[in-house]
Amino acid sequence: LKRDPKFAEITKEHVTFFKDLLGSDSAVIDGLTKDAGEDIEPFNSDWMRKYRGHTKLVVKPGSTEEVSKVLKYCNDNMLAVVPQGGNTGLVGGSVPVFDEIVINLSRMNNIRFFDEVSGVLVADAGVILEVADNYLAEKSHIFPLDLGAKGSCQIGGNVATNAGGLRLLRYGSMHGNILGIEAVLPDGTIVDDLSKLRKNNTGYDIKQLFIGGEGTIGIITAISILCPQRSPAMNVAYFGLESFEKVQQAFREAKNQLSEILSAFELMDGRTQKLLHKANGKKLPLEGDHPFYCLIETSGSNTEHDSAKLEAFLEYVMGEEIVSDGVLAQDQTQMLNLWSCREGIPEVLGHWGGVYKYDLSIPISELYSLVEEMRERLTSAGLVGDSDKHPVVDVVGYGHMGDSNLHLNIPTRRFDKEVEKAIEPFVYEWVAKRNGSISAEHGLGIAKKAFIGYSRSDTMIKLMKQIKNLYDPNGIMNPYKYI
Ligand code: FAD
Ligand code: 2HG
Ligand code: ZN
Repeated sequence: LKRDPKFAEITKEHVTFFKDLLGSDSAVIDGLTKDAGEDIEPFNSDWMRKYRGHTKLVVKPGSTEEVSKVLKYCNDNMLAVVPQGGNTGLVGGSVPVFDEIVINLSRMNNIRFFDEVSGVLVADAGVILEVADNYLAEKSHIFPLDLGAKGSCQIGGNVATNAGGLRLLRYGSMHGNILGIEAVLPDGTIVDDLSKLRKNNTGYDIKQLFIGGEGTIGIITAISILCPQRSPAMNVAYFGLESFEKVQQAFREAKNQLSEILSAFELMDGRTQKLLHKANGKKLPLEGDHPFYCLIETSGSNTEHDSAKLEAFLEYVMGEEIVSDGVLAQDQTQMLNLWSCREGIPEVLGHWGGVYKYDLSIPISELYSLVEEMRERLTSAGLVGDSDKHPVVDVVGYGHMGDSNLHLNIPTRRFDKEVEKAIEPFVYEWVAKRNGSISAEHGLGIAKKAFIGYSRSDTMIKLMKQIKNLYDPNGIMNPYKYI
C-alpha cells in the first residue's frame, strides 16, 4: 500500500488554521512542530496494537459547526482525514494508515434530549456508551446496545460500525433502533436528519448509509435513538455443557421456555475460560472442565414470574442432561462476575502478544466446526504449542450464539506471516462456502479490505463505490480502508 500523492501534506499554515478555528490548545494536538502538548501516539495506534499510522495532527472539534468547517477546509485543501471515536474498533478503521488527519469526536459529548414517554434519546456522537447508559438507567431506560468496550467506545463509533454486541438478540441492530442522524459531509454540508419519529416513509432512508459506513462518507455528529424501558428483573446464569450439539439444544430450549425475557445467549468454549484463568488467575464459576460454556441473561418486568420461568428452565435442562452444571447469580456482584467470564475474553487473549481475530456469521449448526478445523489445521502445521518455539498459543471460539456470530480468535506470541498464511484466505473461503459473512459486526476497516469479495458480489461492491464517489468525490474520508 502506497500513500496517495493526490493528498496534500500537512504544513505549518494548515496547523495554524486549525488552531485559530478551534481555539483552545487542547483541541489541536500538533505533532508537526512538536508542540504537541498531549502525546499524539495513542491516536495513531489501535486497540490491538496491530495497526500504526503516522498522523502529525489530531483535531478535536467541539460542535457540529466546527466539524463542518474542519471538513470543508480539508476537502478544499485535499487533506485526508480519519474520523475517530473511542478507538476501540477491531479492524484498524479508526487509525490513519499514513499521515491522515485524525478528527476525534471526544469533545462532542453532550446529551441533547431525552423523552421518558417515547424513550427517544438525542446525543452527540462523542458520548461514551457507558455514560449514555448510566444516564438512561437513572430514567429507567437502557441503551439498546452493550459491549465489552462500553467504558471507552462512543455512540457515534458504535453507529459508524453498526456494532452488534451482547443483547442484539433482544433489542435488534442499530439499523432498527437509530431514528435519526446528524452528519457532516466532506464538503462541509450538515445533513440534519435528527428525526425522533418511529415511522417515516418519505423516500430513501439515507441515514442507513452512515450506519456501518465506518467513516467513509461523512462524520456522524449526533444520533437519535429509541431506547427501551430498563427491565427491573434481571437474572444471569452460567452453564457448562459437553458438546456443541448440547449448546444448540440449550439455545432452543431457552428460546422456547424463556422466550420474551431472554436478553442474551452467549457462547464461550472451555479454552477461553481456561485462558481467562491462566492469564489473570480468575477463579471460574464452575468446578471441573467443560468443553463449552453458555451465559444466559433474562430481563423482564416481574421478578417472581421471571424466577419461576428460569427455575423451570434450569430444572428441565439439567434433568434432560442438556446442561452438565450451572450456577445462577444471586446478586448484582455475582451477575457482574458471571458477565466478566464473557466480556473479559477479548482483553485476555491479547496477553501473549498478538491475536488474529475473525468475526463471522455462520449457519448455527456449523458455528463451532470452523474452530475445530482451524485448530487441527494449525496444529498439524506445527504452529500451536506451549513453548516459545510455537507462534500460536491456542485456537479458540466464543461469541453471540443468539445471533449465529462466532468470534474465532487465535492468540499468538507474535504477529507472524507464516501463521497468517495458514489462516487466510482459508478462513474466508470456509465462510463463503457456507454463505456466511466475513464480518458479522466489527466491519471491514483495513483488516478485511482485501476480502470483501468473499461476502459481497461485484455488483454490490460497484454500487458501494458509486455511493462513496457521490458523497466523497475527492476521496478524503478514511482512505485506504475497505472502499
Ligand atoms: P472507533 O474505533 O474510534 O472507530 C470505529 C470506526 O468508526 C472507524 O472506521 C472510524 O473511522 C469510524 N467512526 C468513529 N466515530 C465516527 C463518527 N462519529 N462518524 C463517522 N465515523 C466514525 N463490536 C461489536 O460489534 N460487538 C461487540 O460485542 C464488541 N465488543 C468489543 C469489546 C472490546 C473489548 C473491544 C475493544 C471492541 C469491541 N467491539 C465490539 C468493537 C466495536 O466496533 C467497537 O468497540 C465500537 O463500536 C467502536 O466504537 P469507537 O467509538 O471506539 O469507534
Ligand atoms: C466480543 O463480542 C467482541 O467480545 C470482540 O465483539 C470479539 O475480540 C473479538 O474477537
Ligand atoms: Zn462480539
